[in-house]
Amino acid sequence: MTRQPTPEDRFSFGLWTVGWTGTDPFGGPTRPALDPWEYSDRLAGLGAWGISFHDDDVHAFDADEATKDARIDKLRAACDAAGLVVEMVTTNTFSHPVFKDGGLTANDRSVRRFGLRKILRAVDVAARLGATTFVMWGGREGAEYDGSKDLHAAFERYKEGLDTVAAYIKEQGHDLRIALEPKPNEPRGDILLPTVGHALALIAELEHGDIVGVNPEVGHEQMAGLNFTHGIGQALWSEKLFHIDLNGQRGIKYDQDLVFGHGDLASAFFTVDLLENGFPGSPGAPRYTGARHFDYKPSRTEGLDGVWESARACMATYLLLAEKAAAFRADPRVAEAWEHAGVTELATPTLGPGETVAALRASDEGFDPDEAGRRDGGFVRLNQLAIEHLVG
Ligand SMILES: [Mn+2]
Repeated sequence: MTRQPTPEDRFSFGLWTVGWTGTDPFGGPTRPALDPWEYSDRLAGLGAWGISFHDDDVHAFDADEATKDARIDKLRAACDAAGLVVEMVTTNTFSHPVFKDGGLTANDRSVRRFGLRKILRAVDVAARLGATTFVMWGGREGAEYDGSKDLHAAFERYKEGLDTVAAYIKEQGHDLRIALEPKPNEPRGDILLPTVGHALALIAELEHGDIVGVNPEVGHEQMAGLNFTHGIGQALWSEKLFHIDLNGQRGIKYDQDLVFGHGDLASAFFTVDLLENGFPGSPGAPRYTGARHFDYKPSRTEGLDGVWESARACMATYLLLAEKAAAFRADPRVAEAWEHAGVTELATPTLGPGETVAALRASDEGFDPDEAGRRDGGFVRLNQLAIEHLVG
């Protein structure tokens, strides 16, 4: 057993996670739907620091403006009373049939205009509640059939939509940054911005990309067979890791949204190690300072007891992995193994200070490629040390 989580751990949960009633494409709900403030109260009791929500998690899609505001205010009052922050807000532009072909990239222009209005309203809510991150998951931005979408126009409209929202945030003076959430597929056959790398490339083309980063989700990268830790590593290197969705996934299949660590545990270890301890050989490199945010689904087999147990499990697993990662970093055998493996050497620039290409080309340094090719990496021993800390 590990210690109880506290608000200092900055654990946060989407209301839609514990609030998922178990409805899937093959069956109806297996659990009752509670009011949003009931979920937030229970999360606070478990030691969470914050919550996040989609606009439609708190009120009906077609509620009138007064009802929307009243329910959001009631949730906010419950969070204040429980000592919870609302750290992130997002918009649902995927559930209602109007968004079946996307919100920002729907072929139908009137749908795109409606989608933007819905997103801008949620930006106002985020600012009013003091959230600092505004996540945008374009789950319906995509296609099943390549011939159904003019891809050039789709990226133009994606850029237009994001720049419109980012410019509005700046104009209003909100302390809010946008975080794009990549996913390869599901619900669309193929979704635009399928990976962290695709999202970073789009952000680089934006006019207001300075306040746009990414919100990578463990399972979304792993659904594509990709390395999640590498994804967040590149996002950190680009200073674009604005938020994170922690959960579990086992291999290339549908989006499982398991409890954090219940998928690829070794990958989860290195994710926590990077989040908590930074890059091993680059002490001055960017560090993640945002929420430890869980986006998972309590399995459909569970009742409400299992819902709270699964939320507790996400935090407990994270804390256990953080303890293991701290012990791994403090182990002198690891420092030795890093040295042997050259992990710390990679931070040394390949060229010397002010060295010209001509000087590089003229240098020989008595380098023996055959000898270098025989060097023992020691990477396996290093990984075994991690595994021994993890399961020992
Ligand atoms: Mn997911």
